Amino acid sequence: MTHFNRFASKTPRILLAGVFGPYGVDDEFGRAKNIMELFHNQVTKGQGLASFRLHHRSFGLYFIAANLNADVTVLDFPSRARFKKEVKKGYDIVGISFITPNFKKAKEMAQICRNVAPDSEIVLGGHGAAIEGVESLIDCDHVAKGEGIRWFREHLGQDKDSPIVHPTLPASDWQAIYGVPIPGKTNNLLVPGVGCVNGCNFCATSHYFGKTYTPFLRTGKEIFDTCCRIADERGTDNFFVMDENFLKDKERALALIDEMERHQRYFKFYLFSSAETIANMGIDNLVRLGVIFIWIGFETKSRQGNYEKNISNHGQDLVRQLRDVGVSVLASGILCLEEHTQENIQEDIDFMIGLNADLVQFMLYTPLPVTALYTRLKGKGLIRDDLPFEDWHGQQVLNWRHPAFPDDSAERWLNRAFKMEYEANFSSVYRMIKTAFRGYKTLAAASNDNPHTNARMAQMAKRTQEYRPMLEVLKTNASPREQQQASQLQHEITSVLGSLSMSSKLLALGARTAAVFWKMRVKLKGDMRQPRTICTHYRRHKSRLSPAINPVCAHTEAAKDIFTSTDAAAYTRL
Ligand code: B12
Ligand code: SF4
Repeated sequence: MTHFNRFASKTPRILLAGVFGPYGVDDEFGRAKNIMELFHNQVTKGQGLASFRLHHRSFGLYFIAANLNADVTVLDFPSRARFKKEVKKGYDIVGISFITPNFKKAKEMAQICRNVAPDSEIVLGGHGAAIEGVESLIDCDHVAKGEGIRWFREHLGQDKDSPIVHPTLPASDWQAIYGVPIPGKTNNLLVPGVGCVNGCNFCATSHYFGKTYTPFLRTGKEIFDTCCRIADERGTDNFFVMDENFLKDKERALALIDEMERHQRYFKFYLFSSAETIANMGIDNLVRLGVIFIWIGFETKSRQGNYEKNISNHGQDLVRQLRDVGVSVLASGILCLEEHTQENIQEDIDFMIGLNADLVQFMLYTPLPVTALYTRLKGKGLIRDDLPFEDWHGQQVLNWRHPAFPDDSAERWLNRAFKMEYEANFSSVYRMIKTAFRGYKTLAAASNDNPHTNARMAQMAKRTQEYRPMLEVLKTNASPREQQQASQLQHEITSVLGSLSMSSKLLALGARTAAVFWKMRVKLKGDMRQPRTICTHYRRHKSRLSPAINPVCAHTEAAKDIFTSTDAAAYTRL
């Protein structure tokens, strides 16, 4: 790798950009089935108007920006024209972050850069950098594979090992259900580290970081101090933790609990963790940690023995125990595994439905570059090299030849799975309110003089009360069966926590009105909402001793709304 000592004597000017929009539309560069949303794309997509709608930024870019001694501009969700305009300013380096299905967009951006700013150096990074031979497929100067902060520091001739500072960021910029904004501030983002040591054969994140874990925050105390700073700056104690397997480092998690309890500052966390780490941590510790949501990869019933993380765990019991103490569970499952056939795949769909989780993700078995699965299937000649990367997103077609799932049969099973899960278990918002209330009742029944347990119990009561107005929306908009369930739950909550307060009644009325408008909007113009362009500037510290943690300025630019319907609209029960 070239060391950019030329930057030792001047402040490097760097542009870091995510791929351009519009997203989730069928065009030369992308697919309608691949929208720029997490839940609406692959989790609640079958739930129509009740689907969770959130926009997440390209977080990796902000981490790099906040940790370099450089003037860095982060341009997130640009249009092609906006990117071109920015590149024309003549940056020393233009970094492009992309994932495999956005290969074509990254290629186009590199081309734009070469055309309008030939002196700028082009660096490619993010998971798309794992594509075999990407260096020659896209006209660029460098491909940074793996963790990007260290790579960039080294590239600029800066100390790659200096501590990593965590920028203050919202975990999402727009969040709504039924068009009703989710109450309160959006969650804070927390990225304690990247990668996972488990190395499940299909897992892109684990393999991309060499089946190792790179911590950004090494100790429980570092996490606690970071949380305090971010929570104070943003005014909320809720954290969405973007770490593939946070509980894997049990010692760090226990130390975080100690810090919270010692300071009586009780943060709440949304986590991703595998079943074996949850079992190792223990349910009580999850309550003490303040976990209110956990994403677990159950993957499949038939192959549980093959994923070590799931060997000794009974999925249904684990989900029940977690929901009993107020932890909402997102269970993730894989369809069209190698051993799946048209005859046995339903068994796995039933398994996922039977877990009775709050949310369920279904994904097609998708071998992505650098994973063990990709290497093996490539060796067998099964990878579909004829399929453009735009289609490698796991929500429509298989990117490998599965003898049992030709043509569009994989998509039909996927759609069926989402639909069945929704019909059997109702909307996720209903389930999550139920879980919060269930957790409150469990902790109240076990109530003792422990101030920490009582603090968690109070949080669950508060959460139930905050989300309760949504039951009024369900009572008028959901299917007749769900309306009945929502009424019953409202009744139960009233008997324990009292009637809706006047302010909650007003909120419920506002929510119902917002839902009416959203319903009309979806009917007339479709349910797509494009993320706004966000431009953020990080300036080099005057002292030159430490990098900037937070930007000097960030602004949102209006994106042109593209009115189309996502796949989900097809399921909508208007
Ligand atoms: C947030 C997220 C999203 C957001 C994207 C927001 C955005 N603005 O792009 C949403 C929810 C919209 C999303 C959607 C999708 N995503 Co996504 N997503 C993630 C997730 C959960 C977190 C990413 C993150 O912020 N990590 C934390 C940061 C710090 O790490 P990082 O992004 O890896 O960045 C580091 C390095 O990669 C590197 N780096 C990153 N960019 C750059 C750029 C340069 C120039 C350099 C030098 C380095 C560099 O440095 C960073 C710091 O170390 C990851 C899984 C994961 N845990 O990482 C999947 C993941 C990135 N997504 C993935 C996929 C496939 C998708 C979807 C296709 C959906 C799907 N079917 O799964 C869609 C595509 C949507 C679209 N139209 O583009 C895959 C990518 C696999 C691959 N090989 O390409 C991942 C890895 C999940 C997985 N395990 O399969 N996603
Ligand atoms: S446990 Fe989860 S994050 Fe870790 S390798 Fe397996 S699928 Fe990936």
